[in-house]
Amino acid sequence: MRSLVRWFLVAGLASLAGASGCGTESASSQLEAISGARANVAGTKAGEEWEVGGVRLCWCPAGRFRMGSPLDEPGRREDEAQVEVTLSSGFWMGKYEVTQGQWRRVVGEQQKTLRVGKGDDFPVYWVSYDDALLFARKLTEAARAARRVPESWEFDLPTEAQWEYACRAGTTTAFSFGTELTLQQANFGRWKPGQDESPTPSAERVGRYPPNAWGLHDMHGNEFEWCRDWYHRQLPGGVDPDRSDVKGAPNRDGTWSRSRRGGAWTDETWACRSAFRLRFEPERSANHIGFRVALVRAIGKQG
Ligand SMILES: [Ca+2]
Repeated sequence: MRSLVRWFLVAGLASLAGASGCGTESASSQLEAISGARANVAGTKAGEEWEVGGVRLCWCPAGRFRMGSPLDEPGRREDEAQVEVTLSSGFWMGKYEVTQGQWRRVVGEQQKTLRVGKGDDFPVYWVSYDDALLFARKLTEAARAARRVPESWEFDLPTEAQWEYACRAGTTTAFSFGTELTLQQANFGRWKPGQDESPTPSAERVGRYPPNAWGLHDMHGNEFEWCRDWYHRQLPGGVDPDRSDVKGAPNRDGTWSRSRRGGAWTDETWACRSAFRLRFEPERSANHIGFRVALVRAIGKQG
């Protein structure tokens, strides 16, 4: 942990020297980068960018949206029945899926040996829900120790509502890019039953495809992304819906699943829609499931 804190401080100094690629940051924000926490952690406009602990973030402002898909959306499934959602607080969403390089720096070497889709700029996968939470917890500890964020904010997985809100970025279409998704906009459709292994399909480097309106890359495709919620067939509506502590109906074998979002390199377009939902048991991992973190207000904590 001490080495990670040191990394935070070094990264802050690099930012001041203009070496971190944050060319649009103001001088005051660069000073904040080495002096500790921002004066105000909350962002001011959608898509505003900030970097904490080597994780680039985009601001998602408080707002209201319709979660789920309309009845006439191609590929729609029954568990996408629409609900009205209000998010009373803005939050920072990871601009990219968490990468293998970030994982190594924050958590350590991956246990699974990767044959393809391998490299520091590739998304991490073969990680369970608990693995993803461990990454978020360690990032929070280091950010607080380096005084980059106060006790009142923490890294976590996004709720399904936060994830879909960020994915849509104000859109109501099946994809944040419109009614269709093309191979120039996302990494999907790479695997088909019985296909040969050349070229070998896999995840792509994060950020290779264009961002949505709020600056977020790969919300459609590349890796599926763990969400914080337990999976429920009915979408949660209302104000700040969070089902991270409330289990839904059990699976047929008696297990329970968390939710994952966004589709993956393995999927067809319909599974990459903004409203598409899939379940997965939290202790399992796969080659097409990764995650991104959100920096959110810590509930019930002082700071
Ligand atoms: Ca993704």
